[in-house]
Amino acid sequence: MAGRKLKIGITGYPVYGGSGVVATELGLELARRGHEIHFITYAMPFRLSGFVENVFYHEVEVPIYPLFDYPPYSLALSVAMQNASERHDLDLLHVHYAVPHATSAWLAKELLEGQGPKVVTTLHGTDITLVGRDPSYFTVTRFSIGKSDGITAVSEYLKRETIERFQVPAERIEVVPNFVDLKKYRRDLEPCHRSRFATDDEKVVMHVSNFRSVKRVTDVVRIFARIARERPARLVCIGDGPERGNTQQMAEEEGVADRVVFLGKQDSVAEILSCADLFLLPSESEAFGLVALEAMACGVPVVGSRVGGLPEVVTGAAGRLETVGDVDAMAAAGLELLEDGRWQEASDAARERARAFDADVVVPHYEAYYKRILKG
Ligand code: GMT
Repeated sequence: MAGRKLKIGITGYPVYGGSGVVATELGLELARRGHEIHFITYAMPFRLSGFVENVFYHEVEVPIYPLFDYPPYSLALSVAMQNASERHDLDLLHVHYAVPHATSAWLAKELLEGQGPKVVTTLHGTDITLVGRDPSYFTVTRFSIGKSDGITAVSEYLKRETIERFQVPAERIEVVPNFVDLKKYRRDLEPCHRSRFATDDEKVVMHVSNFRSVKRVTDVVRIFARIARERPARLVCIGDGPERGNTQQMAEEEGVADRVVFLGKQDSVAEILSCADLFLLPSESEAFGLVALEAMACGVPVVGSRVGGLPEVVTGAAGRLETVGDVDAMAAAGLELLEDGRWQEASDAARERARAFDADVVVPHYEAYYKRILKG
């Protein structure tokens, strides 16, 4: 946005997860564009390291007390937002993931008695499709989303879900897709780790997630096992979570345990993704599928489920989407994409498709939206 630089408070989950990645990368991109960014989170965002000009960090301290089985994080966050807003005269609070961040932001505004910043809430997925729908959270989530000055959703799919499930008027939701830095996520990254995972004649299949059941990581192994029966291949899994044990067991059951490596949580996903030949994302539900976009930016074709926002991201020759749970169809699609005569075209198409979501395209969309919200 040419003209006035903004002071923006950003809140998201600072640990691993797509919404946290988007919150952090957006803050860093905005800071690069000269805005003053204040991260208000309970821990240092995991992709934030080293000194970055225009970036400030406010840790939300959540005191524990013997009475609290559940320390009230949302209240401590509201007060941290109030303090940062007052001390730094913030123009905007941009919260990522509605539960409970939209509620904390609304309360912070109340504490500031109308003198506070405008609030923009970005909806990411399970805050609408799973957690926000839970009867324990539904009414407060709907209320808080409605009280936000601006609402964005990461896909058209998520916008539709929000309208349907939370009765938010369509005109109140702006779709701003997730983005990727094409300079950081690309094919020719050095050092290349490929030889660590596979020999020259083996294909490298990859999966990255938080290993929650919604990701269907056991399907990843089942798809891979079918691919590995037809051609030499290795599976590299990145991330960790509750389904990791079941996934390892599935690798044993499918007889491919010696061809699967679990790297656990990794900070430098780009350098690992850039040596993959195929990316698998067979999720049950996916509002956007940021990691599929990151893989595509690295020239890696994607095979996944035709669900949620994934069909908005993986289009044309960039990959193939099949019915959730149809591991045979996904394996067949993967084998086709890996064929020597086809792979390069798919890889080029994946990179080309990712260009539509380059940070330089999407971040100005957020800036323009902020401007509209601030004008009221
Ligand atoms: O529930 C999750 O999978 C985690 C969640 C998050 O907050 O990290 O992911 C959601 O947000 C991502 C970033 O916008 C999207 O790319 C994911 O598709 C979305 N996950 C789901 O909808 C399941």
